[in-house]
Amino acid sequence: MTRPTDPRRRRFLTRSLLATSALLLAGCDRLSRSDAMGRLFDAGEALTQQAQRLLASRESLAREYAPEDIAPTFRANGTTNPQDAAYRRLAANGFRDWRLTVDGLVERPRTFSLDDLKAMPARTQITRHDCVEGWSCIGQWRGVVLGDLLAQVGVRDAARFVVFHCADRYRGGDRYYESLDMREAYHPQTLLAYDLNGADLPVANGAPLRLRAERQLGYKMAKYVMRVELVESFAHLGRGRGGYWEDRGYQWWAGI
Ligand SMILES: Nc1nc2c(c(=O)[nH]1)N[C@H]1C(S)=C(S)[C@@H](COP(=O)(O)O)O[C@H]1N2
Ligand SMILES: [Mo]
Repeated sequence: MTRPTDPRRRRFLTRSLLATSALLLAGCDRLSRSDAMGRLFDAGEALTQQAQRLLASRESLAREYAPEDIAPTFRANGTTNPQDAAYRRLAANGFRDWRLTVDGLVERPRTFSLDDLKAMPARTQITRHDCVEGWSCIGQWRGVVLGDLLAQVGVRDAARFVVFHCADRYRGGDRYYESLDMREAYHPQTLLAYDLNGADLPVANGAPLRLRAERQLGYKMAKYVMRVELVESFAHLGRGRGGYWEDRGYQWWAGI
């Protein structure tokens, strides 16, 4: 007799759950083509999202800290003041004209203003940022859960990675970009953050929007995010390794 606590049984259950949510996804896809089934589609989508959350939350969470652990100033690294003309115009106007584009392998590509993002449910978390250069810093981030944003645009089955296109060219060279796989993208602590330590995200730390993927090293956490693109492969981007630093020899998988 296999007891429910047996790891093999747990693995089997996880696989069954995954298969069920895949079936739900496939089913919803078909239902969405009929208007009469619209409401059922919405319910199915919410259910699928919940199933994904359930699965994701079984995975490890990055440690969260107490308010007294927050560093007085959050250190800035890499680009700290993008020189690109378009970005400077947006910054000069307090990012009122800034829009985030979400496109690629999605059902409903669209743009979001900062107010659109702030109107969505927010998550706040106090976490430690670890840079490969050998420093760490604890800060409080607030933003929209990336999984919620993805649910709004509807991710197509073919999507395997989420790419973050940034406004800056590192030291005036190539444009900064990063990517996550879908599992990391749907992790409950993966945010697009617009607030650091209770105030608007400063320009030095990626205003108006930056990625927080708390189980990853600092270079994955794209600042100055302008566009989120769902892709099947990142071979056509940059030098094909999935990120600015990956193109220069860093590991694509930067899990801590
Ligand atoms: N767009 C962009 N994102 C970026 C970088 C950058 O130069 N440009 N540097 C990365 C690195 S190496 C680190 S450690 C963190 C630094 O974030 P911080 O400035 O908030 O400390 O941002 C990451 N994201
Ligand atoms: Mo870094």
